[in-house]
Amino acid sequence: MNHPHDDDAKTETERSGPKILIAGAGGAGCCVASKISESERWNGKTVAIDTDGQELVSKSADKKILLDRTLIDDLEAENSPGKKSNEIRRKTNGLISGTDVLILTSGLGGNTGSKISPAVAHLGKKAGALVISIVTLPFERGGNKRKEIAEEGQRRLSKEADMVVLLSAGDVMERSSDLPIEEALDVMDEELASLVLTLVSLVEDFYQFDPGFESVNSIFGEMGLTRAGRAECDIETKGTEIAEKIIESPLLRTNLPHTGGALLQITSGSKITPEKVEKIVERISEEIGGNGQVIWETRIDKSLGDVLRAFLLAPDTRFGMMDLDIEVL
Ligand SMILES: Nc1nc2c(ncn2[C@@H]2O[C@H](COP(=O)(O)OP(=O)(O)OP(=O)(O)O)[C@@H](O)[C@H]2O)c(=O)[nH]1
Ligand SMILES: [Mg+2]
Repeated sequence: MNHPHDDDAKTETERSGPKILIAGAGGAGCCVASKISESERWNGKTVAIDTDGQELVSKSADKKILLDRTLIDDLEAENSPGKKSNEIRRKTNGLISGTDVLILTSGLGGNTGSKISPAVAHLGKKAGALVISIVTLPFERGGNKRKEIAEEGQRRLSKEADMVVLLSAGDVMERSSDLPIEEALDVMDEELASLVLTLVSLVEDFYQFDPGFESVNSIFGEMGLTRAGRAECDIETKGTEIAEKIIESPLLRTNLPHTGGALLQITSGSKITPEKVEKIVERISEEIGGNGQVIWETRIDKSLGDVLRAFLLAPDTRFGMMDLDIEVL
């Protein structure tokens, strides 16, 4: 099933989409939520949740929620985040209710983001929202403790959220690895904010295609643990070459044949030919193999000029996080 879809003729007001809430939990999550809140690409609501008041003060968000650190120990002691998440619900003051899609971001490995995110995802599900979490795995030489916390966080998150987009922090930083750490982290926050907003645009586009929300729920609700890939090239690049770039994206961290299908978004400054789209989809489908399906859409963003950007989401049916070569020493 393909969903070819150009939205260049639509104005912002015509694009009345689902009610999306973007929440960041923990230091990294709040940095990303803050970048999104300041971005011209986003005019919806953001929430920043942390246990560190000083960190929170410097962030931009429509709502900032400061939680007591003891809550984290309580959440950890509980097998299900159900009971203690009531306290978070009280503090979010009904913000989550009425949300169609909750997008939750955090850096796994720290205490706050890894332990609060599953509880927030739980609240989102209880409120009837589609819950998509986009998280990074730790990159620093912080010992096995961070890895353990990240693994447990990912395990709990996978139970609560409909879809968990798993990225390696090191891979997100690939473009800024030569910069001083503060600058590199800032670039990483920008990159993550951009990935989250790309994900949002994908959800919105599928919603436009089917405002009844059923296909959005059925597509995104069944993704589970998901890898993301991306490619950027000149619009004149051949379709097969674009596909190769996507397949080789360091963000993917897995071979496409092991995925159960893919969602593909192609954004370009001007219209690309159906033949080119066909070539890209054909090559990716070939890589996925017989059972996989590539659901795709195209969009125009005139600010891109001669640039073409591709974004791929692929459910990871084979690998768990344990199989990833995470750089934690
Ligand atoms: N995007 C981004 N990720 C970061 C940053 N600093 C660290 N990280 C990553 O995010 C993970 C979690 O770090 P934090 O978000 O600071 O931790 P936290 O959730 O606030 O947890 P505690 O501070 O331990 O309570 C780290 O292990 C890193 O992999 C940052 O400035 N931006
Ligand atoms: Mg922190």
